[in-house]
Amino acid sequence: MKTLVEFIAEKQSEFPYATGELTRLLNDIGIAAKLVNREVNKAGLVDINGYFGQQNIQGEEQKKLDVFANECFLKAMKHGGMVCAVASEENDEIYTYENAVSKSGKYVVAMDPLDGSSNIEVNVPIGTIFSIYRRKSSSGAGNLEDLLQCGKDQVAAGYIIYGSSTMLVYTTGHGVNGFTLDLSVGIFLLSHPEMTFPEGGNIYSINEANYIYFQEGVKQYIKYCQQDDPATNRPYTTRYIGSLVSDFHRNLIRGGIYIYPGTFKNPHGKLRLLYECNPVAFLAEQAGGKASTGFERILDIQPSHIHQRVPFFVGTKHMVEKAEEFMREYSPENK
Ligand code: AMP
Ligand code: P6P
Repeated sequence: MKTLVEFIAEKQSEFPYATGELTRLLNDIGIAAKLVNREVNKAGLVDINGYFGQQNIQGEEQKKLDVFANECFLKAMKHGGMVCAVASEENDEIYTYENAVSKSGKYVVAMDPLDGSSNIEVNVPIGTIFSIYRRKSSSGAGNLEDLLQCGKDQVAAGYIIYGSSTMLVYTTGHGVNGFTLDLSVGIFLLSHPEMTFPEGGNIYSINEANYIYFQEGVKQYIKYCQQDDPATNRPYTTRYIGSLVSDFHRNLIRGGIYIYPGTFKNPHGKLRLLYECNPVAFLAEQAGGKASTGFERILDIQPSHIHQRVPFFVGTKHMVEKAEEFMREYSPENK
């Protein structure tokens, strides 16, 4: 089986003018993933589960593993000097490197270092999500404009899922490939080449505890999923892990839709555009799927701030399109 390092090098050779900086960055992310994986796997054994006592901008308790993962990826990306700025869920403001070599780095990264971390102590799979752009500024420390780019301009995006096995799944705009970590030798191996959503799809993932706060279009789509119609493979099955990377990964392999919609309480939903929705949307489209707010393509949205939230519908194309039909039909503007 091809290793991640071999695969990345092979892809670079398709770009004769490439300097190797993206290759180095992707490999450094792979190294950080292995270090985080080691700590995640022993989370139950050492006092790494405990709350760190600080809160991130989301007002969520930062668990030690969140902080460790954030520091791990920040250090790994400093190491190679290809990154001049980072937007992280764990940092209120953008993070810029002080070392000279990073100031000339040509990439910026948006990341959620440990998404779903509330699941750590209950042993539910969690994940890292990353998104890579070319900087827009010419030199010096990266700035906000470098990070507030439309998702359609991503150079690469991916996630690591720390589950029953640890996988790194990523795209650079030429398909989606998945690599499984062989713990016996500490190497990511190409286990899932050219990942695409399967034709069908009958899984819907949404936190129905919020049902009374959902817009009518979401409620009607949920009812559609629950109707008995064997011709369209309904009723669907509901699966909701509470960890975006895990729900998306399962839906990518089995077919399905993940929805975190806006509600009357939180019209923009919960998920962050820069480091959750954009990277997952890039992967979804590269795998033949679709990602929208229920109305607008995620990758077309011009971000306004680094922790901006947007409603998120992502997964099998025909399932997202059906949900969008209900959103349009029952939209207040349609009355
Ligand atoms: P670089 O000069 O190494 O930063 O690469 C320049 C551009 O070539 C990147 O922004 C990508 O669009 C493409 N490229 C370089 N290396 C790779 C790779 N390993 N995989 C996919 N695309 C690559
Ligand atoms: P809720 C984790 O906090 C996360 O950002 C996603 O990974 C997950 O899908 C969602 O929030 C879960 O949110 O409100 O359903 O618990």
